[in-house]
Amino acid sequence: MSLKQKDSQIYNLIQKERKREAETINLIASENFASKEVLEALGSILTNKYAENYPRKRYYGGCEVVDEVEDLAKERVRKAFDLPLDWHVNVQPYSGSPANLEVYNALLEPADTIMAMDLASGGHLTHGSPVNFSGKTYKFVHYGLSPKTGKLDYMEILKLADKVNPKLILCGYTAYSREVDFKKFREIADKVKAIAMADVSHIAGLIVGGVHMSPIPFFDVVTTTVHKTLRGPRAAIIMCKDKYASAIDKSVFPGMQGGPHENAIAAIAVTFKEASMASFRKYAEQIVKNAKALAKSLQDFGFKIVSDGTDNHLMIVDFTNKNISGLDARKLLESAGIVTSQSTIPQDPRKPWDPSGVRLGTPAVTSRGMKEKEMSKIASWIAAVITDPAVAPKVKEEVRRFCKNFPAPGL
Ligand code: DSN
Repeated sequence: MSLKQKDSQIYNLIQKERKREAETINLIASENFASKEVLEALGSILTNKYAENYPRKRYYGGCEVVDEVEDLAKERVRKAFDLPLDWHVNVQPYSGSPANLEVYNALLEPADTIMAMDLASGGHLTHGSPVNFSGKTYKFVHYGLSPKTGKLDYMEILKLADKVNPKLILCGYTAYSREVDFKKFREIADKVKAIAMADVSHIAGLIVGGVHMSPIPFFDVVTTTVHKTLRGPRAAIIMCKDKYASAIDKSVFPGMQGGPHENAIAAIAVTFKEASMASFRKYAEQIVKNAKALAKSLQDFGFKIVSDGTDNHLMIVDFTNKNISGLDARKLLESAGIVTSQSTIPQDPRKPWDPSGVRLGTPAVTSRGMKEKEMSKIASWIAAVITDPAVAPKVKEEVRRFCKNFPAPGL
């Protein structure tokens, strides 16, 4: 008997979500479509197995197969990120938030100083937000973006580092649309003798696809989720120099987690096999081309884009010159079948729950095979709906028909 017969309530909800995903344009920068193969590994019987600790050192019997799964996942991560021999990989973190906390817990003492970007400028909850465990446990000092350019100001970051002498400098963003100069961050970290940590969750697929600089040659530790530009399962990995390996492994297990999710680890292995293919490189290139095309078309329609454009997969649309807030714009666009997330803009005059912008990203639409031409079409729908909310139902129907021509992987 299938799920449909045994639990029609959940089956029907999954079908409803499948329809929603198929019939709308997903511009949420952190979402994507996992392939059927990733989903198959994730939904496999590997979920049955307990395997606390690491391959060949488990606390349970019967781990010989999942040991092979975990070894293979690590090997594929190494290959995709071109990791030097003196780097280590841990594929057990359940997701990005635990991965970050596991690194802090491994390398720092409570109350140690960490420098990171604040959430409102494009950081993350686990980068020291006062409502998060990170902000409650460590002394975070935040840097932001230049009010003039909307970009990172490396001189200002250096000045701040000099002043506060952090033990760790964190670089990695959820809403920053420009290429990050990891080499400059390394120089800053060296000047103040700080550990250099990158959280590349958003841009990992661009790094693996060769269209964004990698932090690996310069940094000490790198975390990333696997489900954003990498198109994998909801999970994360930590990569670090060998000298931190033992502390990080202990921090993941038994420090913060119990049994690893071997089904998710198998799906990570599938993800990195897919990401090592030439077609993934093309995909990464197209994500960036699409983001640039979308930003340009929106600018042509009179929208302001933070930092005046994008180098990666995302952009922040600043609605301060339009008569609408980010939250209302998000809701209005959703009523027209275009799904986004609201976002603060640098030095936002409004509050984070109803900010001045929306964040748009192109990883998911690129997975559906959309190209620059389709980005112009999407920009014209956005402009039409923001200018005249009454057209939303008509646009929603057009979007539904349009989406039929671009089947999403895995749906
Ligand atoms: N909040 C997620 C994002 O959308 O960027 C990252 O955790």
